Amino acid sequence: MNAVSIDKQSRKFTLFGLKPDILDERFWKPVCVKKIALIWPKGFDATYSIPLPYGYLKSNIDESRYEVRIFDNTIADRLCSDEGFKRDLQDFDPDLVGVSTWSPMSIEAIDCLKVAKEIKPEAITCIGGAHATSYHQKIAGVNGVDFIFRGEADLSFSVFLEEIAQKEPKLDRVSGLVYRGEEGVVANETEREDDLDKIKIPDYDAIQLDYYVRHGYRWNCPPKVNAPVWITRGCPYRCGYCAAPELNGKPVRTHSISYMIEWIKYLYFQRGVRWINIIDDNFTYHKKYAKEFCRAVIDLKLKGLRFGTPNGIRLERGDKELWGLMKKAGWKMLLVAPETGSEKTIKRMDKDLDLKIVPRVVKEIQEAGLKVQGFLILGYPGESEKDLFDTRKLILSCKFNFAFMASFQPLPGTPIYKELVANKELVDGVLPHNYSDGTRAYMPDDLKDFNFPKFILKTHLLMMMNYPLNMPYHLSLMFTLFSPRQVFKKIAAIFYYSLLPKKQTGKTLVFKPILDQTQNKETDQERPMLIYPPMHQQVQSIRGDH
Ligand code: B12
Ligand code: SF4
Repeated sequence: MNAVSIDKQSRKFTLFGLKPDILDERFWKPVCVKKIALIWPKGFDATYSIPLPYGYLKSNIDESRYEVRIFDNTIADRLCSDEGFKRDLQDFDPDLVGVSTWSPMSIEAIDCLKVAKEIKPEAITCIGGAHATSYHQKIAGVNGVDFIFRGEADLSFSVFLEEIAQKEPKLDRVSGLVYRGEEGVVANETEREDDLDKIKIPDYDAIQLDYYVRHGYRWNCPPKVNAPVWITRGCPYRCGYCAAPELNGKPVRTHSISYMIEWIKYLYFQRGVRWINIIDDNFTYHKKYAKEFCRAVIDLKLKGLRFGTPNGIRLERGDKELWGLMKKAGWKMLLVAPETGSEKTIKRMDKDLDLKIVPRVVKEIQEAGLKVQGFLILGYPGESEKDLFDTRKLILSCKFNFAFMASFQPLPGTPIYKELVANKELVDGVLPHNYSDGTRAYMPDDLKDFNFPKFILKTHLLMMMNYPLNMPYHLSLMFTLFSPRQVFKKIAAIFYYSLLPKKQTGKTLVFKPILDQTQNKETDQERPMLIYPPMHQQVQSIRGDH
């Protein structure tokens, strides 16, 4: 018997995951959750990503009331169709099943919830994370998913658990919750906590940080014991390709310095951490705060502690004093993100960055004794070869110590994604297939025959010739970033695809949601369509649908 339904008279909400026939006959029954299963779907890259959201969810609920178990299918390397996984989930017998997802693994994430419903139909299911947040309209209505969480849920998850235990739940109390109300889909406002110190630090044991580190988890740091921390949340900018402001809001909120110092001491003394990656979108946004943080860290005098800001910082959010303090506090390198050298593209990106300042600020940071790496996007909508050569020109004129040149990925829910869909340049539902294998789901018309791998390879070679003293750093960084096996594979791939660009094939996932459940006739319609031709041809075949 399904425990969750609605009262016909006071039809306030119902569950997306229920089929309509069941829906009409049942009455809401409070769900007293005791056991919570959090599934980390297969598809994340374990050398980059860790189930940090679950660390936060677990430490911020009343652990004496709930038993939380994390099913890490990325580590276990198993899909939700795996019999072992099903058995484990069945043995645990959860009352609530949650899943977190980015776009490439979102179909598998939803499948995890379907499997959970098959095993235990009365279990409540919910989904959160970057993809669920920016694409909630399309997920609402998919079989298997009862609730969607948009944005931060550290504190709202507890409120949700309390509410669903009530006879008359007040779901409007749950910030960011998406559910089906009387008149359709309700998406609650995302009210974010201003006082970040109310949020407890993530439970690093629950997410098996030590295991991850032993198996290669690190980002742009030597293989030291490392840990991610999240100090500031939010970003006031509006870059068209980015989903961050929707996830964490526009105002930049900060933890108090004293909170951060306790957190750092815990990681250093109790967990032996020697490299801290600050995963913020915009750590130096409040320059004064960033300086205070560095000064407090310097005062701690923790020998051998290093810091990284792997998502990069905005070039205009810093000055000589800050670069000097960061160097002293333990930074070795700063990542900056101009993303393009083309004036046309920077405008198209709504990046709100004056490209003219880039070489000067890079020099300033290098003069403070820090290496500088750059993030660049290649193949942004509207780009032609000229724009890519402008990007190369910028890379060379700045003398970056390293440059990451990534293919443009249209991320569902972002402004540029919506624009491409509206212009019929992209089919709504196209997902990035994989963030690590160089495949892409979109290509501007003018670049369909452009040899990207060759461009990247040549730019790296030119960088080394242009700045010979930096060559050892440039080459050795590959081994900092990746294991020797990965380095070999990447170099082989880039040479191979430079010579045979048409071989660079990949799959594109197309998510076909069904919004109205009455139309859901137990079909496979919402399952992914896999398309196999080379990426630059895919755009053609997809367009053919329109
Ligand atoms: C840190 C980070 C990274 C780190 C990863 C480190 C790690 N986490 O271990 C690094 C630097 C490696 C990285 C790399 C990349 N990243 Co990144 N990254 C981020 C960033 C800034 C924060 C993510 C994070 O961990 N936050 C902290 C956790 C705790 O927050 P959270 O996951 O959002 O979880 C909270 C809520 O969402 C919610 N929640 C989440 N799950 C669930 C589940 C349930 C059941 C519930 C109830 C609630 C809930 O509650 C949590 C607590 O509040 C986000 C932007 C952002 N502001 O979110 C981009 C972001 C996730 N990255 C993104 C991308 C695209 C990338 C790259 C492809 C960039 C590139 N071109 O190379 C690579 C991919 C690497 C790879 N091959 O996998 C995109 C993903 C978009 C998408 N829809 O998939 C984002 C959103 C940024 C963007 N451009 O829009 N990234
Ligand atoms: S790319 Fe960076 S600056 Fe731009 S909106 Fe995203 S987080 Fe903010």
